[in-house]
Amino acid sequence: LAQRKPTVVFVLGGPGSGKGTQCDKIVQHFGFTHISTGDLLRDEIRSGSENGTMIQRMMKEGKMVPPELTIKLLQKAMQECGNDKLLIDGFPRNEENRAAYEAVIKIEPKLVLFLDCSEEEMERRLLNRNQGREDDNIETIRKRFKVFKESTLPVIEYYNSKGKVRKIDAGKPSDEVFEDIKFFFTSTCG
Ligand code: UP5
Ligand code: MG
Repeated sequence: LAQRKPTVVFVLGGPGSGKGTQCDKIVQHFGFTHISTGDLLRDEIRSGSENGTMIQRMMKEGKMVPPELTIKLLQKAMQECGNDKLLIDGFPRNEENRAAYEAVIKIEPKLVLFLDCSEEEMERRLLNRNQGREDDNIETIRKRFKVFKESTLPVIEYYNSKGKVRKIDAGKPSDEVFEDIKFFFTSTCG
């Protein structure tokens, strides 16, 4: 995988900041492949694998799934995808996951997009989403916000100190958010 030297972009931001929504647009415009670790974990639950029940329990509580598992699913998805432009959505969201990524996958991200949005707005979006996600209830949403602040913001800070973070105001309508993203992509990954 590392020999292919793919361009890797991490997309981070709180729950409901619009990571999935903006990744879809980046895929259409810039030919990236979208890999969401949350989606990979939900697929794992649906497949009825032996880890499925544990993953389901963790997600329902807004807790982080053990990094070994997430890294394995991510590595497989990155290997199987034939594309050399990869958008990784919702990962790494804590230091443990970042360390596992650096040890196992070892491909430095070119860019880290940080979708910055107020909790008030993210809460409104998640409660309106209505797609039957077991973690879209107010109790779990609050836990997800807490994990984001305590565990993910330090990861974003780490990449910021390496000059990789592009912070986007994600509280705007999604087409306007994408205009800002386009600006960074055209100059870096266009
Ligand atoms: N919407 C989007 N953009 C909008 C805009 N600009 N204006 C108005 N509305 C907007 O968007 C959410 C909703 O908002 C949608 O209805 C959308 O139409 C609307 P979406 O694009 O889905 O936001 P996103 O940031 O992707 O929100 P998501 O809920 O997916 O974020 P999470 O980070 O919480 O979810 P994820 O699936 O990544 O992770 C879920 C759980 O999996 C975690 O809590 C954790 O338990 C586990 N997990 C791990 O353990 N490890 C991992 O590496 C990843 C996940
Ligand atoms: Mg998502």
